[in-house]
Amino acid sequence: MANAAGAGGAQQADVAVVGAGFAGLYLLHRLRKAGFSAIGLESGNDVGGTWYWNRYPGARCDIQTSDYSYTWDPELEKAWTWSEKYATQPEILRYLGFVADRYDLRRDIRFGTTVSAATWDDGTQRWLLTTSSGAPVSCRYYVMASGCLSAPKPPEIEGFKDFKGEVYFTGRWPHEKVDFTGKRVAVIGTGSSAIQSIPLIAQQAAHLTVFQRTPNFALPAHNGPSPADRVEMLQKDIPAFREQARWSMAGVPLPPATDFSWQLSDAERRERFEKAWAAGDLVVMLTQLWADQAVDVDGNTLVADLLREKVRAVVKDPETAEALTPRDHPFGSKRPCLDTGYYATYNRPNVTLVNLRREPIKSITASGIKTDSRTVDVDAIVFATGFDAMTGAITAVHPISGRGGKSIAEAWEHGPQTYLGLTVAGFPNLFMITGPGSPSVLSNMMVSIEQHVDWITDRLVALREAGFTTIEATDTAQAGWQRHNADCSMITLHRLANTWYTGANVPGKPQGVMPYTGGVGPYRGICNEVVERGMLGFRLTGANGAEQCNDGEIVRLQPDVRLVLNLLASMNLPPLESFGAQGARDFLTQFNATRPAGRPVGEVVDGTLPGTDGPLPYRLYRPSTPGPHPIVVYFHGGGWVLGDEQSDDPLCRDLCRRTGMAFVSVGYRHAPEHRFPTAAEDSYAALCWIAGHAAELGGRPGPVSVAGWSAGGNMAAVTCQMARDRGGPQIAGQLLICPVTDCTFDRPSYVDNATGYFLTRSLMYWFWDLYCSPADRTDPRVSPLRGKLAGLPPAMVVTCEFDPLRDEGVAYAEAMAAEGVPVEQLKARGHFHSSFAMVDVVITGVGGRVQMARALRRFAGLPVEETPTRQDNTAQRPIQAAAAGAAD
Ligand code: NA7
Repeated sequence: MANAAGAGGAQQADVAVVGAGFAGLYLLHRLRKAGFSAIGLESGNDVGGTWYWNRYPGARCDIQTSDYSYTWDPELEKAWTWSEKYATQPEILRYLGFVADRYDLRRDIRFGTTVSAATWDDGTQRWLLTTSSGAPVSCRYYVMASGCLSAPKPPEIEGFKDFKGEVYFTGRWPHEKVDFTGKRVAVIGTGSSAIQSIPLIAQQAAHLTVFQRTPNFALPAHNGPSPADRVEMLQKDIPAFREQARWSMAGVPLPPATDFSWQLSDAERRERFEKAWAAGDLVVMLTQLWADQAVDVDGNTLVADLLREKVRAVVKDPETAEALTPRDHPFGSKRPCLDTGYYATYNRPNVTLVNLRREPIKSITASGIKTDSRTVDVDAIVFATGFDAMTGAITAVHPISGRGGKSIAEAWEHGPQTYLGLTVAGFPNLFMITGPGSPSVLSNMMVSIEQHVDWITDRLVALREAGFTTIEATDTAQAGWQRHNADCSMITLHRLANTWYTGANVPGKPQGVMPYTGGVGPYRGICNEVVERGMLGFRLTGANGAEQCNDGEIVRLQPDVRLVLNLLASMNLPPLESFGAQGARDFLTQFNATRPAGRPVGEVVDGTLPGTDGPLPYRLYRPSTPGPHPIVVYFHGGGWVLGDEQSDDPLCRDLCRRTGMAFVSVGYRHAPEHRFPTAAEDSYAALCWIAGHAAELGGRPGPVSVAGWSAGGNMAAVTCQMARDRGGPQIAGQLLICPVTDCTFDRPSYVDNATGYFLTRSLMYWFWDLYCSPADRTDPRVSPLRGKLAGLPPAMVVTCEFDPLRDEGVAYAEAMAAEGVPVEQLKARGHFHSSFAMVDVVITGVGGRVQMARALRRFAGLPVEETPTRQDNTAQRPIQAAAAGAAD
């Protein structure tokens, strides 16, 4: 319990907590148990937070209540049973009241009290809070448990004050019963609050007019008792169920879908969709259909089209149905809604939809709402216009002044900046629960709240034990976190919609995806890692000048690269080289069998071509567009030892689709059976044959381009030199992806990335040993960097930050440029050696592959802007921004 007024008249506490909703209540409980004195400050007159204020008709949670509950006390779980799959607001409020009573939390909360200012005092190393009632509060730590959607957006519509009728805000609904019987009612907005309340208001009102700016995707909740399968899962093993939720992507224990849309027939996709529709569960529809639904515009459009059909099936008037059909954003990029009878409501004779895209609101008048083309007189207006989300409750509610008097509103002038969504540099001892930069609103809030509360409380205990009294994020850590957030947001489609996730709903608010899109489980892992790495990115200080600062960025890898590497690490595989050559080949075949099948191309033809010592296999990928197509001769990776003409299949398909060019992947012979210079000579022979038989292969006669990844990049570079020196064929350009270019192993990337990034230094040593004896290694047919570089065809050289081969790739690019070869470089930040080959796994590689496709088209003299797939057309612009960002 906090002490009564101290020396300066302020109430003293170890911790002050703003907000007595789900977050604040649990935090007070944990702090108390950990022996801290804590005070809760709550502007409402009782506990509940969001559920205290949002009392509008139809208000319910839209994550299943079995998941939308506290999980920190097994006894509490036993003591409360929810009556429905999606509980109503009154039931959820009763639950919170029950929890407050059970753990006697109200005694530490000052209700009806708003904080009017919070100021950090560097001298005392405490926060001073002034409050609307009662004594000010002096606290060591200040925690904003103030919610993500708690600062309602003020009405921006002109004339609002002139209206003489009743006015309601869904986010500040009166405690007294509101009766619309016999009244003409307007609802402005069609977000979750409106979609939940409209069917009930329509049942009461004489007439309801809905003013819609943007139609939203909504699914039927199919509410009722908790579904039997969920009950069974819970009863079987509650702790396992909860733990699975904690490590899941959205905070609900559902494993991600693994099939890709293009692997399923129309009928199979429809079957999955109808099953999800019948489930009445947002998370199911958002995650369980196919693996590309949330990360790829094409995969998403397939879901969105099926959802759009459902609107037309219910709403009888075609014009109203069309107006209600969302077409301007991918499904899930804006918060979708769960409804009960929403669309059918528009079939009622007493309901009218006004499409504000056609006739925007001009003003509110004394008697109603005036649009460009009509005036609708009403007795009551319901504003369901949403919130200043994520940041509003932190910046807009009261000034928070940190170190040097800088306010958080100033610090966030260009958008929220946080470390982990928990802390802000310059604001010592300030924490946020589910702040911007944490999964928060893109997750089951219960799981995210509990994780934050636990993390903060555990840290405060650890600080106390170590004798530290302040904790503050460093600028480096915060900047790194911003970058990581931006990287994550390039994976999902949230960036493609104007929503409250991006700040677009509030005029003048800086734009950018605010919640962390990298998933609840990965985020939890990162928070844990911060601790394991000695509070990485935090400065801790204590009495007598004690200080600890382990500065740095917690995630430097691209988020999906991090997941891949973590998965590989968890498999604890023996080093590849320990399998022997054949064992490693078998392993690679097995490994490749588990990767996503590449996307369809026009045609795939397997054949053989004459090599120097007999036939060599090839695989030809033709685009679906009419030919003849310019040809790219492709060389696979595998350290001259592994792989074959099919082993880079997803990459060949991807580049074939993006370029609209034919790819011929060559099966050159491998070491140790065939040592240097077999691979180089085979590759050159294949190049000559393909260039000479372009028409036969359905390709465009004339110069061909070459491309290759890893050792294949080495082949591509080498064959360009051989073609120049041996009289052809003519090569239009070379795409070298993470190429081997030199036999020296002492460049920094060989040292920095020696282990931990799949391609290890020792594996490279092994490859070199099997392929090439030391005496041959400086031959340009294996170390092209040692060759003559003038007169080579234009090149694009791609290197990855966390790749032992990075620096030799850069060296080759620079050396060619120095000899007058036109060279484009892509230095891919946060990527590893396999990033670009892991198509549809490392999604952040898309931007790089778009750039590579452009280079290949440019080499072939094709218009660079033309993009053959719809996915590119729709998603390309923002993804290219990522590519630019991902390059040094
Ligand atoms: P939302 O989802 O932000 O919805 C607000 C709605 O109000 C949305 O349809 C807005 O249209 C509309 N709106 C906002 N301002 C205006 C103006 N000035 N004129 C016309 N229409 C306007 O808030 P909710 O309360 O429904 O839901 C918030 C979250 O709570 C929800 O997502 C769940 O997480 C729980 P717009 O789409 O901006 O064009």
